[in-house]
Amino acid sequence: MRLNEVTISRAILEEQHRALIDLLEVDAAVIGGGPSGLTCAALLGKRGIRCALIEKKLSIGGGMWGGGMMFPRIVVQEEARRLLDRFGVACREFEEGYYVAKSVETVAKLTAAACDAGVEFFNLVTVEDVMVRGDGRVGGLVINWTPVDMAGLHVDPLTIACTCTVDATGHDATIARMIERKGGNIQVKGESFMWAERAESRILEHTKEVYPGLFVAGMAANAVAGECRMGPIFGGMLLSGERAAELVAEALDR
Ligand code: 48F
Repeated sequence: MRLNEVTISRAILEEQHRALIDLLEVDAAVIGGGPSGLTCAALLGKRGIRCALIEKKLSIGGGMWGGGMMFPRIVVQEEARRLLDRFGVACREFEEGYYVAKSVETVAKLTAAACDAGVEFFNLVTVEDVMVRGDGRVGGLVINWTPVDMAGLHVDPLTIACTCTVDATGHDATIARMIERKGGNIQVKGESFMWAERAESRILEHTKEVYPGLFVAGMAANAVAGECRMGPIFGGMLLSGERAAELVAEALDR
């Protein structure tokens, strides 16, 4: 087979432009490709919901790649083990109720599940703002290439419309904070001290719609609520992603 570089370029440009144009109006946008965002996107996709996952970094995986202090293993407790099984992630019981999995395998399998479920990934794209109109709902996102942001270039962004948005941006709760900064009725208390049991047991009650059209998942949910952090135990992240997907599906049904 003879290869033509221009055909290769055209294939990439045409396919990705089509994906970007499809993204301009989605049912659900998940912001952040860490464990909670990946779980949420995969489960939304499995429900047949048109979903885009936007990740500002080059690689998907957020804080899960590095495991605990760069030892690429994660711990998942009994309550969330069924999600490891559901996504086909191998694990070993360390002590009763404590399961250890490989962080790279977990990211890979969650990502594969989301891809299989039809989720479209946009990496290297930063959500820099949200759109809130007269109805007081988050109805869209303002996006730009991450390198534009990193280089401090004055390049105007583009926008997409989405019915539901999930802030899965981790400890910074970036999207919720944008709304707070602009005077929206939401208070981001910021995460509290490390206390794994408390943080993991409260995360589901903090996973909710915090502003019309905006749901929080994962560490962003705890950060908005002023709740504790938990370190390298990831059951709460997976369960929170699952809960966020349920809440978004219910909201889209209404
Ligand atoms: O931080 P992250 O992994 O969030 P998470 O799903 O999981 C937290 C755990 O990794 C861990 C923990 C629990 O065990 O304490 O830290 O809550 O992933 C968040 C992702 O969001 C991306 C960011 O690059 C990361 O990959 N992100 C943050 N802000 C933006 C963004 C933004 N404005 N636009 C796009 N992506």
